[in-house]
Amino acid sequence: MFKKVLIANRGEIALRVIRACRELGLKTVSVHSSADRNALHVRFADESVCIGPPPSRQSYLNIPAIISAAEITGADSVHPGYGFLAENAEFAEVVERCGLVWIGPPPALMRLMGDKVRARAAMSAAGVPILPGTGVLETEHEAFAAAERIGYPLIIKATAGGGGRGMKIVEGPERFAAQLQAARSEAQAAFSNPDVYVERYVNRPRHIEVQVIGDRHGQHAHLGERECSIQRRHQKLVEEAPSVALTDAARTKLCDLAVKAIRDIGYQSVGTLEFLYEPERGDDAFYFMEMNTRIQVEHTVTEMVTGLDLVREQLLIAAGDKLSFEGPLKPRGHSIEVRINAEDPVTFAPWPGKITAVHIPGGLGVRVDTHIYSQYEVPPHYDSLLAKLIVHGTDRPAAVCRLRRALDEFVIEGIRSNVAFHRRLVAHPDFVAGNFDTGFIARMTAEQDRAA
Ligand code: MV4
Repeated sequence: MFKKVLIANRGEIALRVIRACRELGLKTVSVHSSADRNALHVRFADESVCIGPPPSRQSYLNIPAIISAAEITGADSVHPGYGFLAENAEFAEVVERCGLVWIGPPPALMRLMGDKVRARAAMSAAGVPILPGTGVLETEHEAFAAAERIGYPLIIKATAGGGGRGMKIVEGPERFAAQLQAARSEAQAAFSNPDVYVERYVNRPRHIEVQVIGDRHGQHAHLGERECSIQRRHQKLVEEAPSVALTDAARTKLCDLAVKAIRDIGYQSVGTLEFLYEPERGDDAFYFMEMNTRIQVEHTVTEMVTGLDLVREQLLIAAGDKLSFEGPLKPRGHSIEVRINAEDPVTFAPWPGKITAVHIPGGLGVRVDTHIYSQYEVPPHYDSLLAKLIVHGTDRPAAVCRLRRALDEFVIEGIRSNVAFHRRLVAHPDFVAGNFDTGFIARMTAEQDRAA
């Protein structure tokens, strides 16, 4: 077993990983930019190394600086958290080449899933449904031939994209050629790779994802699904487990497919298969979208309903242990997470600055994963996530009541946050009824704009 873990991240996820390490008796090394000198991940870790100035490029994305920090401190393993370098196959390879343990999946599988066209092909070969679509488009002629076969609307996606970046919806043939050109140059600018492909476009789908896990001994399992349809501009705001949209039969089918898929590719570590769900086409109209090869922000709701510590599992798998459980886990009750961001509750503009006072909610069935404290200064250089409020209840109505209660207790003063936005959201009749899709926030904010 490795003994000293370097955590290549910041914020709440760095704390989350440090906590799991401490419970396993592992030493921890954190890294920080000069903007994060007073951050909790610096104080919680056994030691910390400053790896550069505030901009991420020069600190949390600075591979040589992070590897040097591991060498200086004698760390023998690296946990990347989420975001930053978590899905960077090159970083994972460098870590392994330096003789450190990479706490994540094999780099080759990270590379496979980072290429959305190859990922689609691999999943399709494993029997997972995908939307009708193409490989990398070589010519305009090929694109129009595909449109003929698939029909409009279509969506253009970047092969190197993901998470919603660089997509274009094509309503008809009139603008298709121009949109292809624009998508190619945007993909080149954003990902240094101009390759694009198209798929049939699904209007207002639900986003449902399956948490999967595999060890280094060929054992694979799923840990149920998460409902993540409540998003704004591809940023998830609310996640829950289980999804109200699935019948038991559909859930079993989807989760079993996910396990078969990761067994086929030989996946190791925790991961997530993201699906688009189109309920109008029936119970089993789900299509593979992307696979995330990291621990995700919303892993917590899965932990609340399964009782499993996913970061502990990740660490133990990397150390060569077998999965800590056998057979499918039976989820218990219902869990909902809301992301508390430092942003204007109306315009959603980021709102860094000094927090003058905080009150964190508590009580039965309430969990808050956060790095904030009273007098903490939220730096302007990183994402605006301040805290994750996670509740658990015996069923969804109980979880919703508990969430409302906990949101009422949450106090963050000195900066703007979206706590008030979440209070409105969880009071919305369609949220309470579980009646929503990926267009929910857009419709809700339009409703409010009309009322104002
Ligand atoms: C789609 C789609 C509709 N049809 N693909 C957004 C994130 C990225 N992973 C893929 N995304 C989408 N892909 C097809 N063929 C709609 C979206 C999409 C979306 C997906 C999940 C959650 C929120 C979303 C918001 C807008 C668009």
